[in-house]
Amino acid sequence: MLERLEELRHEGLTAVEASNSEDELREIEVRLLGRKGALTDLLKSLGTLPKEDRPAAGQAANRVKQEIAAQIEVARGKLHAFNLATDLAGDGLDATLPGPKPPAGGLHPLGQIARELEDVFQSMGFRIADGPEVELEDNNFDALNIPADHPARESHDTIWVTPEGDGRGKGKGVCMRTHTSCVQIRALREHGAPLRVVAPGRVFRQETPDPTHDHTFHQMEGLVVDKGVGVHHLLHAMNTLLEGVFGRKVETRLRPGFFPFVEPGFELDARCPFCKTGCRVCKQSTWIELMPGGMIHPNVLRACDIDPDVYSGYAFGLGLSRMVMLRYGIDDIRWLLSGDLRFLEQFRA
Ligand code: FA5
Repeated sequence: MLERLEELRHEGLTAVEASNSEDELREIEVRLLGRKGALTDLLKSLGTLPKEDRPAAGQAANRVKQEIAAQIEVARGKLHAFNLATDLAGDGLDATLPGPKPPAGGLHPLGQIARELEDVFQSMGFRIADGPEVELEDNNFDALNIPADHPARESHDTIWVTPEGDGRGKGKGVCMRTHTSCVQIRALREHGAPLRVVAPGRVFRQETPDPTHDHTFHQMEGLVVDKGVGVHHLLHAMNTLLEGVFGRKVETRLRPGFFPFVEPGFELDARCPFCKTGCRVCKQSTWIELMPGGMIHPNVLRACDIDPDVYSGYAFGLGLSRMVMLRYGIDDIRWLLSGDLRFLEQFRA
């Protein structure tokens, strides 16, 4: 029995040593160690030995079985390492090649224009201001001299966060800001006069979207408060802004406009770039409303503890989304926040 065991051990270890493939190793495994293998058969025949010889023979057979199994595993490991090294060195795979590039993001066209304008205004001494998108009624309406019964406060214009009857109309409501003009109040209350700020940001209105209106869109507020500020300063700022974005003179017109927080108030319109005689974008008027502005109403200054007999100021509220439309010839504002990559990829800087 022990002789046969030694024969099988020798046969097994020699075969493993000489093997070159996984298939050969598998074959040795089955032939010697498998359910019907030679070593298994030998173990089964232990019962034919005299009782006192059985334990020693059983232990010896198990040792041989384990030794061959361990050598097969070692040979498998070597084979695997060899195959991998061959693959890496072969023609099929160059491990030094860079992996696939993760797709790179880019700035949204709204972000691009906002940054350009921030640069233009920062170079003129303006600071960049910011405010929350969920805003207090006081900042969005009251402090801006907007009367308690003004239709803009109605829920068909404003998206309210506080429920009806919960302080709304008494200056204690909370809403999604409807314009960036509320940043005027925050900035003036925080920094006082004199002050120059621009504040780009996202605003929200109850609006049925159409080619030039969205319920969520972007504006950029501008504000200057100082001694002796006049309408001519406002007009200069508006023209600088337009030239900064378009790099050329754009045909514009100025007309009177009413906003409770400015007096006098203006509307600056830009000539529609999509038509000569009227189209659906300009609603057949050949003009697109772009940027209202005016001289800050004394009540707004007072609400921010600034003496209107000492200081005056101007403010404007650029429709940033419409500016992007005009600059790139986009004939529907709804593309801007569509998240459609086919659209966005055209604006990679
Ligand atoms: C205002 O929001 C004022 N806060 C602007 C202002 C600031 C006036 C400072 C005076 C002084 P208005 O609602 O007109 O005004 O909006 C300003 C600009 O935002 C418009 O000229 C237009 O370009 C853009 N705009 C208005 N509504 C929408 C909309 N639904 N979708 C896209 N752009 C819009």
